[in-house]
Amino acid sequence: MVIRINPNFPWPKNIPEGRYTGYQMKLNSIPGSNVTVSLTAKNATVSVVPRSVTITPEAWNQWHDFTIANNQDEIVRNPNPHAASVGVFLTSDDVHFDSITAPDIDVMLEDDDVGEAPSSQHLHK
Ligand SMILES: [Ca+2]
Repeated sequence: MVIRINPNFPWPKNIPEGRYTGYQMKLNSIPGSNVTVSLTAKNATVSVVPRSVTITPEAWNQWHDFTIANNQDEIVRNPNPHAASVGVFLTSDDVHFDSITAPDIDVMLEDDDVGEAPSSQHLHK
C-alpha cells in the first residue's frame, strides 16, 4: 500500500480548518481479487471521503483518490496545529491482502478559531 498527497493538490501539509487535502493510494503488487480499503477517521476533527475504496486487480497500479478534511467548528484547538490520524484497513478474498492494518495516515490540522475572548466582550455579542 502506497499513500501520498496528491501532487496536483495546492494545500500545504497542514490542513487549514474547513479545507481538505487530496490523497492518493495504490497497491504494491497485483491482488488476486478486489481489495477494499477502509479509511477511518480516528479523531472527530477529521473526515475522510470516501470511507471505502475498492481497488480491482486491473487497477492495482493506478492512483485512487480520496480526501481528508479538517472539519469546520467553533472550537479552539490546542496546540495549533494539532495532530490527527486516519486508520487504513484492507480486506479481500485474496488472503495476501485480507485483514491487513496499514500504517495510519498522520495529518496536521490548523485551527482558525481564536482563544476565548474576555467575558465582557463576549457578553456584548
Ligand atoms: Ca476550530
